[in-house]
Amino acid sequence: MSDDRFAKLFEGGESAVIAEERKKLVQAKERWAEEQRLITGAPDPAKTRRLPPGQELTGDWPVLDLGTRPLVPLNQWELTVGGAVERPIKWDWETFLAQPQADVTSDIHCVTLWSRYDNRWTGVLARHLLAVVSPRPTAAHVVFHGHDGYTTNVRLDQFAQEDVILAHAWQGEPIPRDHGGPMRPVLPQLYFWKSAKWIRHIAILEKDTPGFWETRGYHNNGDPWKEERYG
Ligand SMILES: Nc1nc2c(c(=O)[nH]1)N[C@H]1C(S)=C(S)[C@@H](COP(=O)(O)O)O[C@H]1N2
Ligand SMILES: [Mo]
Repeated sequence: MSDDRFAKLFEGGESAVIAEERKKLVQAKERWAEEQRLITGAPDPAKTRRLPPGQELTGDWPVLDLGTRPLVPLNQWELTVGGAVERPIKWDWETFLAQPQADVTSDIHCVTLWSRYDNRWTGVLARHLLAVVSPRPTAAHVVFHGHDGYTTNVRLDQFAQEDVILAHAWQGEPIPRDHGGPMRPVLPQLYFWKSAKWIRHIAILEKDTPGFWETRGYHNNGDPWKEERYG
């Protein structure tokens, strides 16, 4: 997506100053990706260590996004899932909470080199959602759409991992707005940019459709164990 088209998604919502700041941030990250600055370790696809190559452990939880943090009131919250599925859905908050609830404890690995262990997420498993919507046999890809215009893509088999959860709580408390509350999918086996915040729509697709960072130099797959940061 061109910068102009991306800027349009925010029209009316913010000042030119913030838009300009975001543009600079995006350009800096694009340059960073080009330079492959953060490639630091050897791949460890066998996961012999808990900490993926090049990562550093942190106890905090940094906030990273495009600078717009949408406020989504629960009574206006809505999740749609559509595309190559037999039964598209539109869930309001009550319907979402009425689905079977699960807890998943997993590690966060961010492409900007930090990892955070033992995050307990509560919500609806991706596997349950997929059972509800029933992807068609031709479905192979997924794109998450955030309220801030952010998108990110994964393969359907990556979304269908047993540790993938549509989370509304972290460590037993509602996910803070800065971190994507009221709901974000968490895909712990991929770098954290794949775990989109404030999502409103999940598109199940036949064709791969690279998202915001994936079209700006980030790796299409994003496996921390293979150090798929950029490329
Ligand atoms: N909607 C949305 N989701 C997003 C982003 C974003 O800009 N918008 N940034 C991604 C990136 S690059 C990262 S590293 C993580 C950061 O999540 P955190 O702020 O909770 O640490 O969110 C990802 N999800
Ligand atoms: Mo990121």
